[in-house]
Amino acid sequence: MRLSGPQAEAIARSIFRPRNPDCPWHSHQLYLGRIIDSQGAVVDEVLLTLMRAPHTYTREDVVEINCHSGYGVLHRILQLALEHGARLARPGEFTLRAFLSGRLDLTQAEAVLEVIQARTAASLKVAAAHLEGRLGRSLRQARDALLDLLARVEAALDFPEEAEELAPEALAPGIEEQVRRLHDLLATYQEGRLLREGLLVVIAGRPNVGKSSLLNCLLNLERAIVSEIPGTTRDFIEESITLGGVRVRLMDTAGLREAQDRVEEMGVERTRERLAQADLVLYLVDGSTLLEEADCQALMELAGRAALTVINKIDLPLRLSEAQLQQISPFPIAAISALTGAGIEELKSRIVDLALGGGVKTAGEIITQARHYQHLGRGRDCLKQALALLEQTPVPWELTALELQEAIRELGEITGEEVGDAILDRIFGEFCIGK
Ligand SMILES: Nc1nc2c(ncn2[C@@H]2O[C@H](COP(=O)(O)OP(=O)(O)OP(=O)(O)O)[C@@H](O)[C@H]2O)c(=O)[nH]1
Ligand SMILES: [Mg+2]
Repeated sequence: MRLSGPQAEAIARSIFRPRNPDCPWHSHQLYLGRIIDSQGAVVDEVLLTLMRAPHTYTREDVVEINCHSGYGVLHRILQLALEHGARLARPGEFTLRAFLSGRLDLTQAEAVLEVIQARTAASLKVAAAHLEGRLGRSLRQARDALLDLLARVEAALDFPEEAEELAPEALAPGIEEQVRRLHDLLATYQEGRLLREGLLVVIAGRPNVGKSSLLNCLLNLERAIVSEIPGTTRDFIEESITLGGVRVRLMDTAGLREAQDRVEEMGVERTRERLAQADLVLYLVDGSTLLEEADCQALMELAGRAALTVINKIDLPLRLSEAQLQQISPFPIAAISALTGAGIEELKSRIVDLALGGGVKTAGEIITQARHYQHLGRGRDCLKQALALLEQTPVPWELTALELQEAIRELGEITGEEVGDAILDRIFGEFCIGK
């Protein structure tokens, strides 16, 4: 349990009895003792850490109490702290305070949640880099450079005699440099989003081609029911695995066909919805049978999407060749047996290749948040607009200054220099209490 604020120490000292009666109460030390209620009854034996401002997470006085973890104990100690004047933190309030006191910029505060939510080593690595503040630093450099450029334009506006000397050619390269920087960051988002949210891979195909068998095979687990009866799977089934450092959400679906009853019809409907959301589709066909009209139809409907056509059951005598399939499949083709596991390892690496161009590059700045992507995109557009204005004669300096200001504001929203309360509420509302 942790307390932050000017009363933290007083509240802690009124409920904690140190084992050493001459407790020195030095900052940044750990003390053994007991939590005592108002009747003097012992609640628990605990370790208490006192950390006085400013070298703390929130830059306020902070006390942390390590008690025995259990709902009853925690609840009782919390209640005692509240009785002595503490109040419950709001979600993310500790990190919000760290941000408001200037210890973290907004990208770092957001990274706290990213670290907590990271599920793979690769996403943790990117989150940790954000927590270190690399992204924030890079954006502040861009913002500072733009502020310098803006200052020159504004000086020219204030002193028209100098404006004559302000050549658009002298400003454009500086702006172009920042456009490139924002552009490079924007280009990392697809990868960043996949790292953060995981990749949704949907397995689709006609009934009985082995979709559920493939899901089980990739999971190494008998997760979905497999049977020789077409139409076995009716609802979709989702499970996660890690491939190439990325979390992959695998989804098995109901076979695509004219539904035989109302429930199957609902299943097929759901399959179509999931297909629309997929980052990658694995369209499965049964190599031991001939292609059907339904396969051609489904492959045509998927055209333009990221997909792989997968021939299954290659352990059986084949009636369908890769060459035949190539004529109708707009996608690359893989061949596997979900029964024997043949071709599965290769399929895994092709999934990663297709979705990410082979593994994730966790070096360099990567953006992972939709919020950052939007502000960067708008900032880049303003800068491009400013460049277009510089081409005009005479140059509309006032408008150019406005575009620069707007771009600077967009960058400030990411790092938190210029951010409204509503946005802060939304960001920190996602945290849990106590973070
Ligand atoms: N020989 C062979 N049989 C397979 C293979 N993959 C699946 N099967 C068999 O094909 C049948 C159908 O497999 P499922 O995994 O249930 O197929 P499905 O596509 O999920 O079928 P629905 O849920 O009905 O759409 C089962 O009898 C499996 O044992 C394979 O690679 N080789
Ligand atoms: Mg199935």
